[in-house]
Amino acid sequence: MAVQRTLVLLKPDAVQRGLVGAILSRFESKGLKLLGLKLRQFEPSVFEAHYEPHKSKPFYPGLVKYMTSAPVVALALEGVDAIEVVRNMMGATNSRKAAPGTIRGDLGMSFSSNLVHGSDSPESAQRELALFFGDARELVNWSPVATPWIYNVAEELA
Ligand code: IDP
Ligand code: MG
Repeated sequence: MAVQRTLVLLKPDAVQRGLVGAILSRFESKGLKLLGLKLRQFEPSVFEAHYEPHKSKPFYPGLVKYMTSAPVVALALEGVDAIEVVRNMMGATNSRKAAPGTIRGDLGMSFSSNLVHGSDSPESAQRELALFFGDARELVNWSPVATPWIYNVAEELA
């Protein structure tokens, strides 16, 4: 159990389909703390770096093209075990196979245009947060009044 930060991207299909509010609402309602939020149509170099671990895969060029085809919304979220919590909320990569109740399972039909990205490890989160929120001042440290109602503070945040 550890307080973690993670990078979430609401991909171009989420923005184009008007699902930004619906998806953001899930993370907010879950109890994840919003530290950063930006809407931008990023240049290819950002996604070339972001998806560098997939560089050798055949889908890499198409992936970079898709991610730059419209704006994305970048979120920095924080919470206990936030990386795994977000990954579980996203569902399987192929939206057609993603479980009902997950973002991809409830809102999507595509393998590649699958609405949302979430960091898959603490190392990825650190690398990806630096890419999309390079200036530390873009992440806001604040104290949600609901924290003691979201967590058992003595057990989970000590
Ligand atoms: P993830 O987003 O569930 O972590 P990854 O395997 O890290 O999935 O792949 C990154 C992204 O690349 C996926 O979300 C999807 O948009 C795209 N992608 C992954 N595999 C394929 C593929 O086989 N064909 C086309 N696009 C793919
Ligand atoms: Mg991934």
